[in-house]
This record gives sequence, C-alpha cells and structure tokens, in this order.
Amino acid sequence: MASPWIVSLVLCFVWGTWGQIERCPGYEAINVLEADSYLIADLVLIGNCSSHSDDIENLRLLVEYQTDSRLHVLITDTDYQVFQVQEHLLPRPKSQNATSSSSRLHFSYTQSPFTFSVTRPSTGDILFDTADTPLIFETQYIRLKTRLPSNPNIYGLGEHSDDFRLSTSNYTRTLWNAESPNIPNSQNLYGSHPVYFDHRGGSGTHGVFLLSSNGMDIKLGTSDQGQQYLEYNVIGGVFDFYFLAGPNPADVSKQYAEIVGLPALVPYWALGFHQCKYGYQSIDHVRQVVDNYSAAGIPLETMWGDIDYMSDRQDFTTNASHYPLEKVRQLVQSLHDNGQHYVQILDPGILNSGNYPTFNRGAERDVFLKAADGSFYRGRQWPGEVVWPDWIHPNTQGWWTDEIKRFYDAGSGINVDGLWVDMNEASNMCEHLDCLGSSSVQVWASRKDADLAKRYAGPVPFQGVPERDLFNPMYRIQNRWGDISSNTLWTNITNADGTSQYDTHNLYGTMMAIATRNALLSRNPSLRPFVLTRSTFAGVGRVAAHWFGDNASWWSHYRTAIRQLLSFAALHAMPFVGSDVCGFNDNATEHMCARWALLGAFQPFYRNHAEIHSNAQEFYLWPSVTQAAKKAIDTRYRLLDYMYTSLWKASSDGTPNASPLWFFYPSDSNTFGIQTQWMLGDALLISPVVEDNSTSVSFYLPDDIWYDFWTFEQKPGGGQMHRLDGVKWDEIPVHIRGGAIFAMRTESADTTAQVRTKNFRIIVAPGRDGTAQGGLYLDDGVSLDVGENKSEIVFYWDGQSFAANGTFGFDTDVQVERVVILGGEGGQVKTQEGPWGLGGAFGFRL
Ligand SMILES: *[C@@H]1O[C@H](CO)[C@@H](O)[C@H](O)[C@H]1NC(C)=O
Ligand SMILES: *[C@@H]1O[C@H](CO)[C@@H](O)[C@H](O)[C@H]1NC(C)=O
Ligand SMILES: *[C@@H]1O[C@H](CO)[C@@H](O)[C@H](O)[C@H]1NC(C)=O
Ligand SMILES: *[C@@H]1O[C@H](CO)[C@@H](O)[C@H](O)[C@H]1NC(C)=O
Ligand SMILES: *[C@@H]1O[C@H](CO)[C@@H](O)[C@H](O)[C@H]1NC(C)=O
Ligand SMILES: *[C@@H]1O[C@H](CO)[C@@H](O)[C@H](O)[C@H]1NC(C)=O
Ligand SMILES: *[C@@H]1O[C@H](CO)[C@@H](O)[C@H](O)[C@H]1NC(C)=O
Ligand SMILES: *[C@@H]1O[C@H](CO)[C@@H](O)[C@H](O)[C@H]1NC(C)=O
Ligand SMILES: *[C@@H]1O[C@H](CO)[C@@H](O)[C@H](O)[C@H]1NC(C)=O
Ligand SMILES: *[C@@H]1O[C@H](CO)[C@@H](O)[C@H](O)[C@H]1NC(C)=O
Ligand SMILES: CC(=O)N[C@H]1CO[C@H](CO)[C@@H](O)[C@@H]1O
Repeated sequence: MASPWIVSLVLCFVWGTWGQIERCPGYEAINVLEADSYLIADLVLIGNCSSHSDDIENLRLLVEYQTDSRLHVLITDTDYQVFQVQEHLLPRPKSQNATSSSSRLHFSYTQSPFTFSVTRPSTGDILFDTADTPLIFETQYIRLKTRLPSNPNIYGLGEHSDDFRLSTSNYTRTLWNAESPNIPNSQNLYGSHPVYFDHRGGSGTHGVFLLSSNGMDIKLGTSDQGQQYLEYNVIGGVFDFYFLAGPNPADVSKQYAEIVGLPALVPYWALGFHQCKYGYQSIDHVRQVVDNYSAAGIPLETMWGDIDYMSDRQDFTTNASHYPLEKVRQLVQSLHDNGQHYVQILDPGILNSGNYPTFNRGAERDVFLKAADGSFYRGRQWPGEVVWPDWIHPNTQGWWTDEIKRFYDAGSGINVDGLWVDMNEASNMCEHLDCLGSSSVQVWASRKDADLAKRYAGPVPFQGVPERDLFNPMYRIQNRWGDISSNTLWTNITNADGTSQYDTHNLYGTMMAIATRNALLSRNPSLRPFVLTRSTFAGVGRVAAHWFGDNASWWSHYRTAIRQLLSFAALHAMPFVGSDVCGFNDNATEHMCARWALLGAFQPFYRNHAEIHSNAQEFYLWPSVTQAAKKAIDTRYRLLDYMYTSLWKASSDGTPNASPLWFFYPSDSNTFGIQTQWMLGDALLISPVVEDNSTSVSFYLPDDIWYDFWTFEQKPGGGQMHRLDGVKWDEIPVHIRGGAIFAMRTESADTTAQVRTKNFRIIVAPGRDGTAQGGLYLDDGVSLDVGENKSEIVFYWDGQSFAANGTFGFDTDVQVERVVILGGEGGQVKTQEGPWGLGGAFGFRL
C-alpha cells in the first residue's frame, strides 16, 4: 500500500505536470524525403517538455503506403533503443509498396510543430488529425491526440466489459493485462488490443491500430473548445500506427487480420459442448458428470479439468488419492472411445521447490525469470511460492514442450486433446509488492551462476531505454490494482533478451499461449492444436481461443457476453470465443442458466464453467435447463458446419464469424448502438431475451427481408423494433437474412464426430432481388494441413436456378438430401429433393 506521503507526492507531480504539459512545444520535421510509396523525416525536439520523464530529442518518422488500404506511420527514436514488440511475437506485415496516389488513405503533415492527419480522399473525410496538440515523446511517456467527429461511433480497445459502442465522454480505456474477478466495468481486464474502429455510417469505416504492448490510458472526451478527441497516453514504446481504410466494416476486420495474423482454425470437435467446474474433487466426480450428461440425453463433447486434478495445484502432476493417473487415463480413454474429448488447465507459476521435478528441469535449463541478485524471481500462485517461466529465454520452449510431452504422453500419461492456460496475465497472488519477505520463505537459489552482465550484454535494438524508473513511472496508468507491479510480475524484471516486464507485461499470456501451441504441435505435428488462453494481446487469435474470464452468474454478465463476443470476433481477429455459460462466480438460477444455455449455443466457444464455491450448474440439474440445452445443442449441432465454415472463412481472410448489425447495414444508424443482438456468420441474426427472468424481448430487424429461423416464415417489418412476448425458457429468436444460403445437417447427434456422418439440407433465403448466395467448407476437421482434401463450395440462387460449384476435394459419402427455398407466395416453402453427392458441382432449375 502506498503511504500517504507517496500519494501526495504523486498528486503533486500530476498537478505540477499539467501546466507544463500544455507548454510542451513538440517536434519539428526536417530532412523530409518523399517518394511515391513512402515518406521519411527526422523529428527534432523544439524545446523541453519532460512532462513525466526525459524527452527523446531526435525521432524518425516513417510513413509507408503499405497497400492501397493500409497506411503505416511509425515514429521511433533514432537510436532504436526504445522498446518495440519483438518481431517473433508479432511478425510485421511487409509493405507492398502501394503509392500515395493509388492509396485510399492520404497522409499529410505540418512541419513545425510536427502534426499529421490521415484523410480518405474519396470522401474528403479527415480520419485522424493531431493538429490540436504537439507530440510528446519521452522515455516513459508518449502522447498523441487525435480529433474525432462529434458523437462518434468508436468500438474496440478490448478487453473490457463496457458498452460495445464506447462512451466518448470522459472515458478512459486502460490497457494493462490483469486478473479481473467479476470482470468489472470501466477497468482493465485480462487482455490488451489497442485497435479501434471508427464507423462513420454511409461514408465508411476505418480502423486505427497502435502496435504497442506498453501500458496505456486511451482517453476519449471533449475538449474545452467542444472538440471530441481520442488521446493516447502510453508509458513507453513507440508510435507504431496502422491506419486501415475499410471502407466496409468487415474490410477493416480483414485488414487488421492482415497485420496481426489470421486466426487459427480450431478443430471441428472444439465446436461441441464443453463442461467444466473448479471443484470436481475427484475423477469419480468427473465420471459422474459425464454419465449424468449421458443419462440426461444432453450431448457432451468435451470434459475439462480445472486445477482440481493437480497434486497441490502443481502443473504436470495428479492428485494421487483423488485423481490417480490410471483412473484419469481410463476416463480419457472412455471419452475417446465415445468420440468425446478432454482438456486440462496449466498455470504459469511453477512451485519453487527442489522436490518438484518440473521446477528442477526448468532450473537446469535456466528458464525462469531472475531477480536483481540473480536468484529466481518469486511470486505466489495456486501452488504457493512460485517462479515464472521466461518465455523469451531460448531454452524455455524446449523445457515447456518436454514437460507437456511427458505428462500428456498418449501411452503413459494423460492423452489430452487440448490445453487451457490460465492466470497468465501473469496473475500474482502477491498483492503487495513486498509479500514475499525474505524471512518468511526459503529461497531456493539458482543453481547456475547467473552472469547477468554477460547475459544481457547489449546493445540490442529495441531493448528499451536504460535507466528508466521501471517500477514507478511518473505517469500512472489507471491500472485497477494501482501500481503497475501489483498483483503481477514486478515490472523491473528482465527477460532473457534484455527487455523488461515493463515493456512486455501485456505479452506474457500470449507468449505462454504460443509456447503451448508449439508444444502441442511438437507432440502431434499433424493435428490442429487447441489452446484456450485467459490473457491475450493483439494477434493471439493466431494461436489460441479465449473465454471472457471469471464472470459471475448474473444476468448482467449474460448480457456482457454478447458485447464481448462482438468485440473479440468482429474487431480483434479472435473468432473462437465465448463466456462461461451460466456464469463462473456465484450461484446460477434455473431460468438464467436456461437462457444462457441457448445464448451460448450461438456463440463460437460453448462451455459451462463454475467456480469452486458456486453450486453445481450442469445443464442436467434442472428440468427446464435440460430441455433448453437439448434444444440448443440440437440446433447448434445441425448448424455446426455453418459455424465451421464461418470460422474457416475467418482463418482464411479475417472475415468475422460474428458481428454487430452495422457490419451488414452500415448506413442504418439504428444499428450503431445495438449490443444485445449479433449476426452469426452472414445468415443468422440472434436476438436473445436479455432482461432478468423475462419472457419478452425487443429486437431490431434492419430494413431488409427476414425469415424466422424456426418456422421459415417471412417476417414483415424490416427497419423497426419488434417485441415478442411469451418467449419460453427453451426459445431464442433467430432470423435468417434474406440473400443468404446455408447448409444444415438433417439431424443432430451425441458427438460432433457423429454429426459429421449426417446428410445436409440447404436453406435458400432469397433477398429483395430474389437471389441468394452462401457457402460450405468441408475438411476432415482435425488436420493441420489438409492440402487439397477440402471442399470450398459456393451456392447460388438466381430466382429460378440453384447451383453449387467451387472445389470438391474432400472425400465424403455425406449427401445433400434436399434444398429448401423460402419466401414463396403466401409464405410457402419450396423443396427440391435430391440427393446430390458432394463430389462435384450440382444444380437444378425450378
Ligand atoms: C532541456 O533542459 C535541459 C536542462 O534544463 C537542458 O540541458 C537542455 O539543453 C534543454 N533542451 C532543450 C532542447 O531545450
Ligand atoms: C518494396 O520496396 C522495398 C524498397 O525498395 C523493397 O525492398 C521491397 O522488396 C518492395 N516490396 C515489394 C512487395 O515490392
Ligand atoms: C472524468 O472522470 C474522472 C474519473 O472517472 C472524474 O474524476 C472526473 O471528475 C471526470 N471529469 C469530468 C469533467 O466529468
Ligand atoms: C449424478 O446423478 C446421480 C443420480 O441422479 C446423482 O446422485 C449424483 O449426485 C449426480 N452427480 C453429479 C456430479 O451430478
Ligand atoms: C487431493 O484432492 C483432495 C480433494 O480435493 C484434497 O483434499 C487434497 O488436499 C488433494 N491432495 C493433494 C496432494 O493435492
Ligand atoms: C526492482 O525494484 C525493486 C524495488 O525497488 C528492487 O527491490 C528490486 O531489486 C528491483 N529488481 C530488479 C531486477 O531490478
Ligand atoms: C450458493 O448457494 C450455496 C448453497 O445453496 C450457499 O451456501 C452459498 O452461500 C451461495 N452463494 C452465494 C454467493 O450466494
Ligand atoms: C430472478 O429470479 C431469481 C430466482 O430465480 C430471483 O432470485 C431474482 O430476484 C429475480 N430477479 C429479478 C430482477 O426479478
Ligand atoms: C489427401 O488425401 C489423399 C488420399 O486420401 C492422401 O493420400 C493425402 O495424403 C491427403 N493429403 C493431405 C495433405 O492430407
Ligand atoms: C459457379 O456458378 C455461378 C452461377 O452459375 C457462376 O456465376 C460462377 O462463375 C461459377 N463458378 C465456378 C467456379 O464455376
Ligand atoms: C476465483 C475468483 O476469482 N474469485 C473471485 C470472485 O470475485 C470476487 C469479488 O471480486 C473475488 O473476491 C474472488 O476472489
């Protein structure tokens, strides 16, 4: 805890700086060199600023027209000392050398003080403009402020639990990955994604990505002059901006994925229903849950193991009395025999004990972070006093891979199908900075002489400016835990490449996810890995899925799940996400759990999970929830290939698999604030009941043709709100967008493997012009590289004729049984009976 005099000292500094910061004169651009595809200049400090730390006097500006829709603006120090995210953690896209004349974005600048703007030449819109405030670029504080239109539509800057359309009045988004029980509003949560979408209705949508892992406050507000703004206040790093031209919302999503990487395609089985609980105290308990799901007739695809399975909560161990290895192996074998799956949790904190083999092997390979005296830096996590993997150390991947291969060996260990990495913000149960007093715990010193001077011998570019105050930077971001080192790793701890937690904190969880994916690949090179991570950073979708952390069994968090889905899937290139269904903390109630079972079925990742102190909340425990879950899973499983197709599309070009209505109706301002409905893929609009215990729902249908998913009837009244009363506990309104075609299995099954043997029917939903189109992607669902063994089928309906063409490389006996065409006269449905094989193009004329 900070003592009172520290608090007043800090206030003093803050007051002291505000006046000063207004006087900061900024930089002058000199030596400007302009070419067709780039612009470079030197930026020289005009006069002292030193608002929160030392000025960096000489900067370099690089502007690249990388593609016609991507403009890169990079402002660095000329010495290249300032930290930049390691290339291997976020490989940068290469410039395609577009030209300023062909680009959809135009860069212009003023020379002194240097400010810049980005415009959209086709409309003349000013998208970004720093004219009002000079740049500040110090060793521990960088600031840049852009004008926004009045009443702007800004989205993104996750992870947060706030409104999807961000508040722009005196609103701060702090990005600093943190343990976040009950995911509070207006605070920094588990992940950092410094990208926002600025949607300007009919005139286009653009995106702005600041590639920085440093802690920051992004402030949205209105100046005294009435000018709406967005201001970056970052405690280090460089200004590395990517401006994305859109102009359609989904174009921005794709352009963003081009930078941070396309998301990984998950295995098909991951779309099944998952069950987990912290507090399954024995393997027999787990077995009962599996059996009870089966007895209730609710398909269970994957059983999860939270930290209960471990011995004293240590990774790579089992509790000998309650989870004996042989019994765990038997359970996994029987799950596999039934076509079901098993996933276990791992935490980064490694018990600091010479009696713990995982620790010893790590110590041998010197993979743990070090304190100033060369001993292992210690903290507290579930097992007690722990040390922390330095994911950047060259030996760490090998150690982690070996641990995973040994413990999860198919022949002698637990043959998991995927891994779940938790607590990787990193969450340190040492709340206060001095919680590990040297007197109270025995220090197990490093076996190696840590020759830090040799190990960190520089100079290495981007390592971070030396001699910063890595512990108490003067600019205090609004971290929910106070000091930036609270409840996590000390920010002055150094990584093996000489960088420090101060700069890499927000990458820790992503590094663990990458290492875990690599380990799974090494364990089984031909299979698509499945990794679920709590902590995230921009681009982590390349390697992992994410759930929205430790929410609670509250109606408010049921609603939050929709906003978080919209943010991750549509804006952050992370398609495989979902909330803990029925809520993690606190006790679920029957009606809430029934509604959540339905809501979760239409989100990509579908897992019921509860905390140890919460009552059990398996779907089978209440009759109404059983009924809702059966119906939900039945529907989901028949739509599984539709969902898989949209995940495949996301992984091939970044098209979002779930999105807000304004992605489809960008000119309809009624849609801009909607955060209780979502488009799943390009055909289905999901509009769940959202009020507590309610059986009514109000939802919006944009001005278009819509069909009721459950009855196939055309729904009149596009362009207005609809109210539905008497929505039963096993009902959820779903509508089909006119103009879409999608495939559904004719029946569901107990497992996703069985679903894959069922035939299809194809639903054609003609739009206003009478036509429709859609697609279906098929492959074996598990191979990392399917080669040509895949089908990418496109469906067309022109009003009279149906055609299915594309590629048909996936060998299958499954057929299309029939094609159903909606929207006939008087609401009639026309059905054309097949069957047609899926080995080649087919079609018919009505
Ligand atoms: C900033 O102030 C320091 C100390 O007051 C001085 O040495 C330095 O020359 C100043 N720099 C500029 C660019 O004015
Ligand atoms: C773009 O230009 C740079 C510098 O001239 C060159 O090294 C690079 O290969 C070019 N890239 C492409 C895709 O043309
Ligand atoms: C802005 O928000 C901060 C923190 O939430 C609050 O202290 C401050 O009074 C607010 N300022 C205005 C002008 O509302
Ligand atoms: C499973 O069902 C049996 C029989 O209804 C019940 O006694 C048992 O408590 C249930 N176990 C779990 C973990 O749900
Ligand atoms: C094994 O699990 C039981 C039940 O949760 C627990 O009481 C016991 O402490 C655990 N033993 C170890 C070594 O973790
Ligand atoms: C980090 O700062 C703390 C507090 O000042 C200090 O005790 C510790 O030695 C520092 N650690 C390193 C690695 O510099
Ligand atoms: C959950 O229910 C249990 C038993 O019914 C009760 O002991 C516990 O206090 C409840 N938890 C909360 C947060 O209400
Ligand atoms: C919803 O129902 C639960 C019991 O199922 C009750 O405890 C809660 O107070 C109700 N909430 C509202 C807002 O009526
Ligand atoms: C595709 O299928 C063929 C025939 O089954 C097989 O020989 C080939 O190895 C497969 N290719 C890949 C990349 O899996
Ligand atoms: C598929 O069929 C449509 C409509 O008949 C046609 O426009 C399109 O060119 C075809 N594509 C391929 C790859 O054959
Ligand atoms: C396990 C866990 O995260 N529990 C937390 C739930 O939320 C409450 C309130 O924020 C915390 O006190 C618990 O630690």
